[in-house]
Amino acid sequence: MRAEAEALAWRALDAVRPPPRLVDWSILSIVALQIVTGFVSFTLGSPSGWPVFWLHRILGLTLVALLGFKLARVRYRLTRREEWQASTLVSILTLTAAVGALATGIAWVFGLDVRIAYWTLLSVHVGFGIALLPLVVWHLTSRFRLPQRHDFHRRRTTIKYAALLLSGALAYRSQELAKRALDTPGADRRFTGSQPRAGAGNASFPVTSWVADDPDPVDRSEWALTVAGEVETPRDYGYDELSLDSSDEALLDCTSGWYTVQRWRGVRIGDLLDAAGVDDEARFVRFVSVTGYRWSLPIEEARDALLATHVGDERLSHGHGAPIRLVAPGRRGFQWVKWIQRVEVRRRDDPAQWLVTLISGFE
Ligand SMILES: Nc1nc2c(c(=O)[nH]1)N[C@H]1C(S)=C(S)[C@@H](COP(=O)(O)O)O[C@H]1N2
Ligand SMILES: [Mo]
Repeated sequence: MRAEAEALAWRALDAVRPPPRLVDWSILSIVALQIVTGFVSFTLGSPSGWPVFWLHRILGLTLVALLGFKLARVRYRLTRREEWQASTLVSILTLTAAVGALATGIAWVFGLDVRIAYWTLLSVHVGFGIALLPLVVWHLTSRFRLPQRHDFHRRRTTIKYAALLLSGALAYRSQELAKRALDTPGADRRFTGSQPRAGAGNASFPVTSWVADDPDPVDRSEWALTVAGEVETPRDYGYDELSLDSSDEALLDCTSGWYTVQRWRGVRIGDLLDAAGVDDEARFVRFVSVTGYRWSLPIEEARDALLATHVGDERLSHGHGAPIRLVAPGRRGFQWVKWIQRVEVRRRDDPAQWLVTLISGFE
């Protein structure tokens, strides 16, 4: 009886799984795609970016099935001691990172909001994902097999892939429905996956650094805001010289997985630019922190944005970027530069900012 059931299970598996080499190559391609879509998703702050998040989730669930196929095939290499080789360790590490990334990703989508040490589940998910890249490459160097001609050219294979992707999409859909039915906290996540932090003012949302920025508190009486670059009259403003009468409600969405809606008050950047007189060739505005951390916005977008000194009617706390920070609606949190001391009007964009935000906190 047991043998029959097992034979049946294997036959069912064969009916749905693609040829082994294709499974391996698919896993590799999906991991690569996940790393790309994962990174791109970090840059998306407006709802039109939703397809990237969907693709990431559906591919992730498809990967669960592909890993299952793969494990069914190679499990004896892990369970039988006499099969162990040096490369087995790499395989186990790769598997751990993959399972870790998938488990944390799925738990996050379900709305589980626990912290592991200091990190949100989403940050742990990103960590596993980043670890997976070198591991997969390393794993590949010991197990590299090119796909063969006979792996392709089969209608059945195409159908199997279509079925796989479809079941990934269906699994994602059912997960969303289950979540809504169970009313888990994740039910009101944004399209980015971020969970709400309610309330107003400094204490209602976390203080976050992108990587390592952690400056000493900035003394308002010694601080000045410099407006310079492609302008007619560069100028320094003391804190008391700024007219802090513009305000906006705006949503801050951090890539570590939370968002908050606050009323921010401060200086309209367009007013600063008008006072300085912008040259015709100016295209971007760069915001530079006391730590060197910086980000640029296209000039038209920057004009509408705020440099905020207040949040929810309180003066910004040091952690939230006092004396002044950028409020950039529709941009992810890491672009909302804190502790700003320079506003530079420029002709060009600033690709180096990507690197600078990663290393600015290190000496
Ligand atoms: N100078 C500087 N600005 C920064 C950061 C940073 O590390 N350094 N972190 C960014 C990130 S990742 C986010 S989500 C927001 C967080 O703002 P908060 O700490 O007020 O919540 O600030 C952004 N501005
Ligand atoms: Mo963030």
